[in-house]
Amino acid sequence: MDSAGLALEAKKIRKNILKMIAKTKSSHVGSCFSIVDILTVLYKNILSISDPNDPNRDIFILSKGHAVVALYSILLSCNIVGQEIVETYAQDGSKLAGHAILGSVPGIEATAGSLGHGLSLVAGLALANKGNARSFYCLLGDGECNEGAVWEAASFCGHFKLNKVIAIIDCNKQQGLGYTDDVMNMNNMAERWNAFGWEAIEVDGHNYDDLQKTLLYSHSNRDSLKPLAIIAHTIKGKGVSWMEDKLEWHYKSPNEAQLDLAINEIDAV
Ligand SMILES: Cc1ncc(C[n+]2csc(CCOP(=O)(O)OP(=O)(O)O)c2C)c(N)n1
Repeated sequence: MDSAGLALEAKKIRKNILKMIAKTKSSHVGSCFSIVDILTVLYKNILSISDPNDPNRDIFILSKGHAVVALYSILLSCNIVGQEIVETYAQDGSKLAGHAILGSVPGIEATAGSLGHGLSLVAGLALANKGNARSFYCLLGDGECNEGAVWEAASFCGHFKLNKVIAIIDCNKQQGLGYTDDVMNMNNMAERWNAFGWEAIEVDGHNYDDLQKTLLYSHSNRDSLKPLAIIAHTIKGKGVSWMEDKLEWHYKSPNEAQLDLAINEIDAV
């Protein structure tokens, strides 16, 4: 899919996220919006996941599981999950909870929500599949990287030369209640991953050409034995001007008027 197609898909996905979150008065619009462009390129152009039961499929784990509405929306856009299931999000008896649950629907590869665990899961899967062509992706938040377990997993991947592991770090500079710089800074992110034996690349997480080039590289037969860290510079709330870089949209849910305003803005771009 070319950049124009990706942009169109991303718009649909952002609108779907808004509707799901507004309807259920749930949270994490900002956390979802910062990863929409990454997920769109990854799922539309990179991952081999068309059959979620294929034992040789690529694996994607959303470690920042509070942004699962973005994952549900891309799975809908790829026809892996149906509209009728998405409609039930966050309602009694639904398969789709506010955080990711393994086995709830096809395409959810791990339970996540307690931050800091996705990379360990990916590391174990990659070790068990060493020598296979499969790729193992894990998307983490920059605030999530405050968790010590992330760095034990990073060390493990570096030590065991798990070069099919790709960590994408969504560096939107914010967490739930503050800026990462203030809570516990993660400065020099690329140097940190390099120090743990990884190859680190920085990318604009909203630029389709940049993302396409970097993610294609991540999926190629790299010469390097090192795992790959993609440091994606993003904006929390990206796509709706008055949500961008505003802490409140971590938890706030749009009311009806705000939903209309946000959708109109997305449609107008
Ligand atoms: C172990 C753990 N501690 C605290 C939380 C509460 N929590 C939910 S989202 C969040 C902020 C995470 O920030 P970041 O990883 O940067 O993700 P963002 O929403 O900014 O994209 C926190 C602290 C949690 N889910 N898990």
